[in-house]
Amino acid sequence: MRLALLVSLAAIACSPATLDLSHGHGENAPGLQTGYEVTPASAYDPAQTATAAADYEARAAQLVYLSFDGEKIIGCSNHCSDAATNRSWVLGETKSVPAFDHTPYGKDRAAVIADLVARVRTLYQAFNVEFTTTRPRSGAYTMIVVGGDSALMTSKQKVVSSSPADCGNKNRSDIGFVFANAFALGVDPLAVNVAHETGHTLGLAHVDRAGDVMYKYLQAPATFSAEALPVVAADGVCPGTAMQNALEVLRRNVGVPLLTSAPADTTVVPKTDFDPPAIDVLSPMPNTVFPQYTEVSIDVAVADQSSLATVELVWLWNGSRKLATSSSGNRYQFRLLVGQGERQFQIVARDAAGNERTTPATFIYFE
Ligand SMILES: [Ca+2]
Ligand SMILES: [Ca+2]
Ligand SMILES: [Zn+2]
Repeated sequence: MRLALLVSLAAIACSPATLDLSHGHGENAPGLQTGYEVTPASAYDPAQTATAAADYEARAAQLVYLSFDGEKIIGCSNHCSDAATNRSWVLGETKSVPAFDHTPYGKDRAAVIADLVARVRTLYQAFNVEFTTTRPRSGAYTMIVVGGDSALMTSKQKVVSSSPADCGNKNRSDIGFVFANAFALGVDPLAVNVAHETGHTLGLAHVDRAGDVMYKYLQAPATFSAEALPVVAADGVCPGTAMQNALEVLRRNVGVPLLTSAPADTTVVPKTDFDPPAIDVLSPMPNTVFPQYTEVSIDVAVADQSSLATVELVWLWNGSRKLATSSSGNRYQFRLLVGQGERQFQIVARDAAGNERTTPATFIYFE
């Protein structure tokens, strides 16, 4: 069943008052014959399969391909949604979505698209989601098809966009649609709409809060609110979800946020510095046992007589290197989601003169 809601665009000053647009809203995901899986807000998906568990920390960014040049979408059933093969149930039968008409947004197509993509990236900058305008050659990716109008929908309902609502982001290869040729409200609302539909494919429902990307009405500007907001139950939500904190949901559904670090200190370093930084792992203590599927915080103090260039965490489980999630003075904090079993990490710090120190491995356990 597809749920759609009619909404007004009264809050967008430049829109004709007669426009009656909505976000179409599918529900459920392919392969979920028994319905939604309930994901308690307090847990990191404890019901995931062993395969998914192995993927838990290694998980690469959720890739989102923004398609602007038109797509032939092959209709299929059972809530199919697969970007790699262009198969989707959202439009009903097989249909061709025309290319994005950029002309209402600006003369220079490349510039319009670049502006749009930059705005979408900004909205997702705190999350482990990457946007590309080139179709990936392999691997899982979500596709958001930008173009066409709501006549493509079987219902012929006037909607601005429509996507599967994928609770838990169980499907990393969804297809969402933004019918950008039907409305030309400016690049910013279009960016919010693309971000909104991407949000549905990542497991977000509508919220009843103006200014939020997942607000039930299309409005701009908008951001993802960092607080629990009431969801719009009538539009379809993941079971058991009365409130939705987009930051928590996206962190859970797309993995560890993109980690950032304080910019490297570019102070000129006297050539007299031949000593690597001193590193003190403050917590956790070696051999600490944590619950499985939890978020761990690794806190270190790093000092150097000149200046530091980089401080990194090496997660030996998969060999990944991560920059600090946050830092303050000489303290660095790394936060990451961890699955199950024994883990080891090292801290690598390099000063501006290129001297590097690596700590011995610290063992911790998740069981
Ligand atoms: Ca998905
Ligand atoms: Ca030094
Ligand atoms: Zn929506």
